[in-house]
Amino acid sequence: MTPRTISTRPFTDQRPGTSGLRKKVTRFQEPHYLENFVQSIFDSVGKLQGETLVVGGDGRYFNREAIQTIIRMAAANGIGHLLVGRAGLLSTPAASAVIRKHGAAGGIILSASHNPGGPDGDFGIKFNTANGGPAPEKITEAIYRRTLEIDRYLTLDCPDLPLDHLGSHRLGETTVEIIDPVADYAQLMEALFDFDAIRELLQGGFTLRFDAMHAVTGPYAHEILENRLGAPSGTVMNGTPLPDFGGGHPDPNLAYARELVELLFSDDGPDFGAASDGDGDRNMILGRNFFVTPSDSLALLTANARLVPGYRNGIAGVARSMPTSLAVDRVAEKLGIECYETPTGWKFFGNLMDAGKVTLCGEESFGTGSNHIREKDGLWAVLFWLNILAARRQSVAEIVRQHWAEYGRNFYTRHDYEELEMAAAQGVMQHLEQQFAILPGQQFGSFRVTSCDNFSYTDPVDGSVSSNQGIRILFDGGSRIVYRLSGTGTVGATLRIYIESYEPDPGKQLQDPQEALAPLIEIAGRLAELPARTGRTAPSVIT
Ligand code: G16
Repeated sequence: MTPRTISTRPFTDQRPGTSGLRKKVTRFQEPHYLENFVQSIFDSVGKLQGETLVVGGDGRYFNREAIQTIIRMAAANGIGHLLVGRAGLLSTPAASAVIRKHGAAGGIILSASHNPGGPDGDFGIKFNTANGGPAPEKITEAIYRRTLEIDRYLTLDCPDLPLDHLGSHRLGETTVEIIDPVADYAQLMEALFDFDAIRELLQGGFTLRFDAMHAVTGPYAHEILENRLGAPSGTVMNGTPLPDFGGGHPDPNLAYARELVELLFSDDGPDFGAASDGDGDRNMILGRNFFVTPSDSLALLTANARLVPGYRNGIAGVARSMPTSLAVDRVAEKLGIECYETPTGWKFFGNLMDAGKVTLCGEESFGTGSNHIREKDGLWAVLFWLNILAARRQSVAEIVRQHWAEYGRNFYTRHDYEELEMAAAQGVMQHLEQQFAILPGQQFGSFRVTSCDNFSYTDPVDGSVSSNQGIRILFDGGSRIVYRLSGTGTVGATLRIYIESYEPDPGKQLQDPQEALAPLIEIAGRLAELPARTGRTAPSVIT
């Protein structure tokens, strides 16, 4: 089979964002658009010839077509061995696990994560390196530079492969293996968690629901929660992956996982609820009548890690993205371990984990994970919680409230202003920066600004610097307002405002966060001149 060389011309909009290249499906369907990006990966990431590459996606619309294209191109580019998830499926954490287990040189993951799918929805593609994690900025930038000069790509003339059946195929010098997408991942989970204790918890009448949101985690949750842990069938809701996620928005938060939230907040709801997103790396944790913020969840997992077999010997350190609340910092301090503050984007945790500096890490954007892989991991977080619940035999609410009583509570909220005009959103950020000189020392009601900056990160392992990572305004007593522009949206600009305050007094910890944070929310809007600059008087989404 002789590779064919196809002439092409560059597209100028292929710079990867927070997590790979995300665009509308219709953009990806344009002739050569996907091929240019894939070839740019092969051209700029050296040493892939003859190596193993993992390929899979979250099953969204265009997933199958894209995988067939990538298989042909990978074979034409001399990749030795391709491991492809059956039906083109691999959750992002499972892809990371497969890359690591099989010593692959990397992987191509097709997903736009929590963004809606379908013909008018979003699609995405990213490259993960041999450690199983998203490529660092120096690689994504090299890929981007290549997309700007590309003039040809390589492919083969051959029929589609039967993706729905396990088996091995030869394409020229390349072996393509269709693998079970769940097996390696499920085995890894069994090695980390006390499945016997969780099974016993479930047999004792503890009830749970897991909402797969018609996205990729359905098959994983069925296998692990129902088949291996014995949860009754029906525990997994919306468990069949659909190309358009059933018309839903596969983002596990209070706004989009409404069916699950209503169940957990009903009179006879289950003891525990959880949801995961399009590609299975995010998680939302709920108790009966109780929502656990992702920032609190990271702090709690850290504080309780010794109850879990995989982490019984202690944890080396923790990391959180800058906008994530400071709750985990207090736990780290008590444990006497380092807490690293990185920019938003899971790719920043990889170096810290590879260097053995960090065991657990997490983000406010519903992501938690550990060094078992190099991606955040939705079902892993669910199992971690179930393991803690099995060991402590208390309700989710009791565990969280005890935690606040011990460490203090970080009230936290995020307000998103979606689909803003790019110029207006950039104007907000510039306006805030222009106030840096005069803000420190200023008093806003009972809040006094101590400092402000645009966050810059120097990677402690390789010394690389990432600047312009979000504006921080810090106040006396540990309160913060953070402003960032999202790097994952596909329409206009999304302004995220993260607002946080610290409450050490258990008597004042049970307030609603929107009420507790109301004065800071007002200050955040005023400092940014939101209505005047964006025309908006309220956020699009509050989490
Ligand atoms: C990605 C990244 C996360 C990031 C999130 C939100 O998650 O992997 O690290 O926190 O996007 O990013 P932004 O605030 O820039 O929109 P996912 O689940 O979308 O891959």
